[in-house]
Amino acid sequence: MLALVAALGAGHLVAAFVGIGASPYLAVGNAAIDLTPTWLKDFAVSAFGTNDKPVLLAGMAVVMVLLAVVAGLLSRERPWPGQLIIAVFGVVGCLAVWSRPDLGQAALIAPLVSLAAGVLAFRWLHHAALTRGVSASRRQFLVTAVVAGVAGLVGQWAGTRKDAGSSRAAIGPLVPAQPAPPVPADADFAKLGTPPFITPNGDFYRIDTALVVPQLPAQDWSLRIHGMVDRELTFSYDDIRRRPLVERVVTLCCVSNPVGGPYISTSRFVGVDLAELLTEAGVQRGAQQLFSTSTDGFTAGTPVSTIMEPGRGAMLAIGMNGEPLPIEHGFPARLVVPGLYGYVSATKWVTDLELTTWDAKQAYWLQRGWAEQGPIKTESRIDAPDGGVAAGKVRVAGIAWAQHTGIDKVEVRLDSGPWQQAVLSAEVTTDTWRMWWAELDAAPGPHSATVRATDRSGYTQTDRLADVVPDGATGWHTITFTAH
Ligand SMILES: Nc1nc2c(c(=O)[nH]1)N[C@H]1C(S)=C(S)[C@@H](COP(=O)(O)O)O[C@H]1N2
Ligand SMILES: [Mo]
Repeated sequence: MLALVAALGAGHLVAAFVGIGASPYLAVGNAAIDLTPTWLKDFAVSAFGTNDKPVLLAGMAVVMVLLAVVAGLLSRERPWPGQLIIAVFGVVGCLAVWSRPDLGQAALIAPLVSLAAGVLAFRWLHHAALTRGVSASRRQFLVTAVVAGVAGLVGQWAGTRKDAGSSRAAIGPLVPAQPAPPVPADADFAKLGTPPFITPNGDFYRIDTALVVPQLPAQDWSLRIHGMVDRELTFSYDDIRRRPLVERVVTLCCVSNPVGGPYISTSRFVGVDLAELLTEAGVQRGAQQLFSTSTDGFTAGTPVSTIMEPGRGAMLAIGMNGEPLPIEHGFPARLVVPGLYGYVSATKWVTDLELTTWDAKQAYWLQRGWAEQGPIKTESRIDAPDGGVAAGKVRVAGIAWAQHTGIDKVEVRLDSGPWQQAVLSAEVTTDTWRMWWAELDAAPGPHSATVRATDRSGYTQTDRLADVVPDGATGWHTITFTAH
């Protein structure tokens, strides 16, 4: 176990200098995320929500400790079983680092040092324990534990010290030349239990594959537009920032959001019009997808026809709610395309835009069994009541969304009673959620309430339950409560 700790500590320390993602522990975690089959990812999200990453790291630690203990027990007489297992760990670490799209060859030094440290520590400790007995070699054990622990901590400190926080703090206010109209006071029913219309940045849902949030200072960022274009363009942060900025209020939502789920939020995004940038580059005939890549190797494929639609409002965003993008939401820049799920459109930490065909390239989630096209499905959710209520007139409230189409009607029913029309909040844009409330007459006892929305195309939400894979959940949200 101590040899394992020594290996991980040494690797983490070296990774601080070649990119913390080269730390064998983190690289194996990242590789596990990339290799996770869709059903398992789905299970992890439904079981652990956005805590899936700490759960993964803890799970890895438990598995490694168990293997290390077994290796130790097998090595009571001879050192080779332990050395073999450490070597296997080392090879797995090297493969994981090697497979990372965002790490160069030099990053392999971290898992190699890790491997060497693990083998050496194991031999040293094993020799001491065999020749002098376990209790007499206590000093060696202690030295290894302390040195490995300090190496790991120093690596953690040095490797995460270079962060984008100071660059972000130096950006200053992002003032849109075209501000979005103010949100009217009756755009939400927060007093009745709905979320506030604009989600505070700290509460905005977060979904991504990044085990360590990418730290990309604005001065080191650039965006390249290439592929099927007339002229290749590269923009610096200042190039983007100096353009007339637009502000658009958009409700973003994740394809992994189950019926009634939390992965939906609304923000005032500030940035530049994406269709304008692409027009400057000159989109060539035959370009079907905008293949966007982030600094950590995530990719998304967005239909060019959607981005170029007049009035779609697709953006390269650099700000949220008057601030530069929070680092975990994509600082310095990300894409936002109203009406499309994030996995096909909302690339955070975006650095590369390639115009290409669907056949030429497959984006991250497409390779893992999710749909090529990801328009957001019309859905609704009940937020209140949450638990027990007084019998009589019971207020129910929630949200409904049909981005880029608009919500026209929300209906609620008590148990299997008749549908009752809900009161809708003011519509801010068709790209944002709409809040609703209604009053149901509930006698004392247990009840259920169900909601369904109708969008402006005339479509009423189907009650057919569909899983989130491959292109988003469907079904009516039902809650249960007791009236006293
Ligand atoms: N670089 C990167 N961008 C990404 C992702 C990712 O894993 N990596 N996930 C996408 C998904 S699935 C969604 S739903 C949105 C979520 O954006 P948010 O975290 O700002 O809410 O980001 C998208 N952009
Ligand atoms: Mo997502």
